[in-house]
Amino acid sequence: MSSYGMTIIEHLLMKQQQIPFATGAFSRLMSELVVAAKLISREVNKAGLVDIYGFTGEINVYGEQVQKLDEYAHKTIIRRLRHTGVLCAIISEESADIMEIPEPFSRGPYILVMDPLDGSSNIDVNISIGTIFSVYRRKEEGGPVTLDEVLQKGSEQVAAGYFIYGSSTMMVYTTGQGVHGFTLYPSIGEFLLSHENIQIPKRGKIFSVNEGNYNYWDENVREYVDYLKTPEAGDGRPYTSRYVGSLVSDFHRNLLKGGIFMYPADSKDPKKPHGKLRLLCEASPLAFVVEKAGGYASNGKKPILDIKPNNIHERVPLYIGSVEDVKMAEKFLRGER
Ligand code: P6P
Repeated sequence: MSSYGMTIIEHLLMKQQQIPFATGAFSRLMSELVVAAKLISREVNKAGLVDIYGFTGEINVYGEQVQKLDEYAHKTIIRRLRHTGVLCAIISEESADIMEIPEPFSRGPYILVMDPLDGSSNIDVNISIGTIFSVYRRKEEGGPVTLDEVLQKGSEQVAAGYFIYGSSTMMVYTTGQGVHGFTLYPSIGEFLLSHENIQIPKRGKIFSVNEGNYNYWDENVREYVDYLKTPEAGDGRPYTSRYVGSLVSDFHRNLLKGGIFMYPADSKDPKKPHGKLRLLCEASPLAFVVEKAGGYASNGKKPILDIKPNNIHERVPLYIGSVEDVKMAEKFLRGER
């Protein structure tokens, strides 16, 4: 029986009933995250009408200007989730360090990792942007949250997903049993199941990469991208290039249609030898989603989900999407043809 049209809360409770000894803590976490996303969606969709465009004047941990909506998203998620009693810490792309849940709030077993508003450089040109999230379970029973509890491999995630604020607002998430998409119906303020058990095609016809960095790539990366533009790559037709410059948008399109998104290491910025994208807040959550949808994510050499972070804001090269496409990229990067 199709569950089409089921609310996200119904879906969470249905999944919860399938887990023995489930306490409801995870469902509580996710339901508050959904409320935060509805608030962010409302601000994103009216950004053009009020003074919420533009910059706060602050610089984040990466030396990037903080957009007002970045800050709004970051604070909204923290405000909604810190009182739930199910979190012990939050890691945000907008914060340099671990944010432990402070007194007087009660704490729980989960650690939330998030990119509150990815692609924010696209806000003022009306391109879709997104929130990326990931949930881990802490290893200790109590006490201060240690760095080791946060720096877990992506394979240890309890759940991961994203919200995309585009022509419609969607939520895509997995707890390991399938990947499911929900579309927000603003008239009723509910996310309803619209894409049940998403499976990414084993091979696509789309490649997504910023070719402005071509001259700064390793030779093998250039050879792979050049190959994709030949008829041989697509059984008589070259691949199509699609690149929005908003990770959640590029990822979501390829998840549904198939293909590969790449952010290779490049020599453009000596401070970012491993590319621009962050392991904890971006690569690992999307790798968890894509692999539960039958796809694959790699740093060009090994699965993203097998990489134990060395620090909270570690960057990695990212090759993610259809399994055959990512495996082909790995082959080229090994110098094989
Ligand atoms: P570039 C947005 O700033 C972001 O973090 C991702 O959303 C996006 O995929 C990437 O950077 C785009 O980077 O260097 O191609 O502009």
